[in-house]
This record gives sequence, C-alpha cells and structure tokens, in this order.
Amino acid sequence: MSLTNNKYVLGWIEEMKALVKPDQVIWIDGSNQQLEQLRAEACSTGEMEKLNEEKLPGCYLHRTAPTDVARVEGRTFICTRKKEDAGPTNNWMDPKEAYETLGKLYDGAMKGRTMYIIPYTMAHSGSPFAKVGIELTDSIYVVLNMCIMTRVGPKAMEQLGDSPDFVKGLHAKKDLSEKDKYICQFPEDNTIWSINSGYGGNVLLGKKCFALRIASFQAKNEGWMAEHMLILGIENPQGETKYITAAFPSACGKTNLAMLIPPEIYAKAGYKVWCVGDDIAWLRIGPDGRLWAVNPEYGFFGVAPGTNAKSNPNALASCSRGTIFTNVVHNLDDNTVWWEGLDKNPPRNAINWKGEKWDYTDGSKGAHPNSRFTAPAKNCPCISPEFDNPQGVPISAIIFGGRRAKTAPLVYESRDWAHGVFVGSAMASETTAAASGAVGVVRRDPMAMLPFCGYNMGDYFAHWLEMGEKLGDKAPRIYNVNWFRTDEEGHFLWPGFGDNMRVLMWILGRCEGKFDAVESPIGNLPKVDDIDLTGLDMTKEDLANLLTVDKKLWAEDAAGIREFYAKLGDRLPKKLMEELEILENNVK
Ligand code: OXD
Ligand code: MN
Repeated sequence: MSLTNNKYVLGWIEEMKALVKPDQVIWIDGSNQQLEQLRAEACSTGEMEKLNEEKLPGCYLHRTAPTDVARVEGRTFICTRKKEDAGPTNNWMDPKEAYETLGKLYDGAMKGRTMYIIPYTMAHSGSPFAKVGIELTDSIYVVLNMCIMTRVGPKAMEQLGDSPDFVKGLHAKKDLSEKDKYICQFPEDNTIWSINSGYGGNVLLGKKCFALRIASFQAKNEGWMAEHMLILGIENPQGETKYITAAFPSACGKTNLAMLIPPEIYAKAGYKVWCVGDDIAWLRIGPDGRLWAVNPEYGFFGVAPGTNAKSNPNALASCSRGTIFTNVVHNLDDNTVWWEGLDKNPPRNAINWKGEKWDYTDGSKGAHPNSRFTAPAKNCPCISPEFDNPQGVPISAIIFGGRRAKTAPLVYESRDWAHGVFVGSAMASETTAAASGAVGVVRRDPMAMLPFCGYNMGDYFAHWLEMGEKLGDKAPRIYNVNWFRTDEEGHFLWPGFGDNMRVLMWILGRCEGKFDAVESPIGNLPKVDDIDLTGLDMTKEDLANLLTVDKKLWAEDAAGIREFYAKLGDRLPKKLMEELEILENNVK
C-alpha cells in the first residue's frame, strides 16, 4: 500500500524499481506493529540479536562487516555539473559519469530482496525548517535506524503534498565491495546514491548525506544554514534559558558537551543544562530577526567507547532502552553489551565486534573504536523541553573549537561576525593517538564541515558572511574554545567535562553585557576574575596561563591558514583574506 499519490514520488520509485529490480516493495509507516515484524525478521536471519529485555528493554545488537565500520571519505563524492562548484576540499565526480557508473552497479542489485520505502522528515513536519526525504533501501537495519534517527511515516508524505521537493535517496547493500563502494551526493538534483556499504554514516541517508551535504547546498540557495553543530540550553535559576550552538571536529567531546552535567556551584544555585541536539543544527533567521536553530534529527548516533557513568551519564541513560548497538561486545552471560571505557569489568564470556569469541586478557579490543549506539533523543534525561518545538530555539552564541595543545587559549571572543567567520574558517585540531597516523599533526577542519560541506568551501564562507550581514546587530556572538591545552609534560591544564560550563557562563555573561574583555592580537579574552573557579583545584595564575597568546605560535598558525586559503583560490571571500592579514599583522 502506497502512502502517497504524489506523482513525482511514484514516478521516481517506479524508475528506481526498474533499476534495482526488487522481489517486493514495502512502504514503511513507522508503526510499532510494522517495526516489530521487521525486528523479528532481522533476528530470524541473524542480522540483529535481541538483548536482555529486563536490563536493556527494546534493545538490539548488530554487527557490520569488519571492512565496513566507518564513513568512507575517500569514496564520498559531490557530483555537481561543474567541478569547481564542489571545490578543492571535496572529491568530485561528473553527475553523468556517476549515474552511469553507479547505475550499472545498481542494476538488479535488489533481485531476491525487498526494497523498503522510508518516507521521513528532517525537522518536525509543519515546521518552517522541515524538509522531506525518501530513502529506498534493502536493509532492515537501515529501516530500524532511520526510524530512530528521523521522523518516519505518513506525516512526511502529508508534509510533501503534491510537491516535487524531496530528497531522493537510494541505498543498496549489494556485496560490500570496497572498490565499488560509493556515497554520491547530487546537490543539484536533491539526490543521494549509496552502494556497497552497511555502515551508519554511509547509509542512514538522512544524517550526513542529507542533513549536512545536501542541506548545506539547499541552505546556501535558500538563505539558511545547515551546520555540524550541537545545540544546548542553559537555564538560570529564574527559569530563563539561553541557547548556544557549537562545532567541533571529531574526538573533541561534542556529545559530552551537548549533555553536560553542571558542576556543583551551578547545580546548587539552580542552573540546568538542556540538550537540543548533539550533531547537526539547522539555523534560520526568525521573524524577530534573530538566528533560530532546530536539531533536524530524532535520535543520537553516538560513539560507544569511552561513554560511561562519569564521562556522560546522560548518554548512557539514552541508550538504556529502544537502542540499536552496532559493533560493541556481546556479553553472553547476561545477554547485554559492553565496550572499552564503560567500566573496569570486561565480560569473561563474550563475543567481540567481529563476532568472534573474545578473551579480554589477550589485549585485543572487544568493541570497535567506532562502535555506536542509535538511541531515541527522547530517552535523554536532559533532553530540552524545546526539542519538539517546530520553531526551534533562539541562539545567543556560536562556539568553534578544536584540540590544540599550545596555540589556542581556553576561550576567546571574535571582534565581530566577519572575524568570527574567519575564526571558524581557520578551525583546526591536532590528531590524537585514537586515530592511525602521526599524533599532534594540525588538520584544518573549517567549521568542522570539511567532510560535510556539499559545495565549494569558498562559497560556503561567503554564505556565512552574507548571513551575518542579514542578521546585523542581532547576530549571535562567535567564540573559540580549546579544552585541550597542555603543560610542558603534556598534562591537560583545564579539567574539561562538566567544568566547561564555567566557560559557557563567561560566554553568556559577555552576551548579556555582564563582563568586560581584554583585547588581544587574536580577539577578546576574559579577565581572569570573570571565569568562576570555585571548587576547582586551580589558581588564578593557572587560568591566566590558559589564556596566554603566544605570538610566535600564532604566526606559524597564520602561515597554515594562508596555505589552506591558497587552495580556495578566487572563491575565497576577500573579507577573509583581510581578516588573515589583520591577524598576521597583530602577531608579527
Ligand atoms: C558523526 C561524525 O558520526 O561526525 O557524527 O562522524
Ligand atoms: Mn558528526
């Protein structure tokens, strides 16, 4: 039974059916009855395993193929008609060539299989932010994950009505061939084609492919923004809440910050922190001229390892029910799950992420470092009461950040929007031992969008500058933070985690005009007295140390920015080159 009469939808589905040739087609209405049937089917074929209903109600375990465990940036393409519209930071393929190459791979790829049709919205249907997508897939795992991560069902088709404006996603698992794996975005056609993968970021097409790559392109053309940002709210004891968005490259604690637990000084005084989103923000100028944000997603696709009762109790609670775990350890004694960093008790009778019997004493990892939980956002104890507000929340401040051992101070404020765009465009992070390759190498990741910007990065910066012009004096202030400064021996100088709220309080205080700041060559710094250290084992000298700006290091950084900018050629907005020159002069 079809969920729509929309001729564009039906025509496209017929075309795709003729290509992939499934044995049968099933529309996903998102009803619990339908999902229960699919869960049962996935368990009967071994695609998923049902976990202990008492300890982990409604939870399942899935393992991907061992060669298919992460996003594949080298196989991800932006297919614009002109190569320069994808820009030098993206892999590009000619759309004609991409349709042809992938068309051959898709030909008959669903023979003997079922094609599921998943209608969904990113953001709430009825919201000014809402966008409709349809994903065709031959994977039940994808269906069940999409039903957690997005708003799936007939409402999406009602939202669409008879409009042709929907994102057409096609996914086939095929045979997981490495060489024929493709994640292709066609921003000019609102189309995504993904083949030969079964891993989340490559196949849950609503997330990175749509809500960032396609949406960033739509946003540029339609005058809004799609960003790789968390959204959180801080409620003061009087009950007023101010909202912040923040962009960080991976391994910088984004999910932890989104679900932060306030330190005692703030908790006792009656402050609360609310999570609106942990990964993606869509931002629009509201009728009042301010910038408003929604989290277009409906769940969290979080990294499991390292998540524990101390680092992020809210994330742990979020994945305690109705969750799909991928590539974690299966504890056979009580049919639950485990991962490195959960606690100090690895299970004795266990299966590792590859599906092999696992002996934790042999030094091997039980869970894949990129193992995940897919959890409903509404499970999160600190989910914002505004999570379901279709109008979103007004944003007071935007934060950029990265992992810098020496260069960046704990926090600084940009002088104005254009300077803030410069700060975001120059974002960089040092690689950690967690990833393969050299440690401590600076990698530029502008606005944390390097793998997710669906068009030319120079045009993306120009769009940011234009948004600032439209916002005028209602623009949020822009900040940069660095939780990772170290001393000579490599010890972290800042406690991080919940104590990051102390920095957020300075930021909000600045937005409210409560604090003065100190000008520096890179922007405005806090006065040492204005960041509350009560309850911390830290002196004012320690804080002063965290706020120093070493001109020599910044001159080196400026050279790195210049090198990156050179790649963008004449698509780089002049304004940003001017900002770079100001920095270069200031740190001479
Ligand atoms: C994610 C990512 O999975 O940024 O959110 O890779
Ligand atoms: Mn992300």
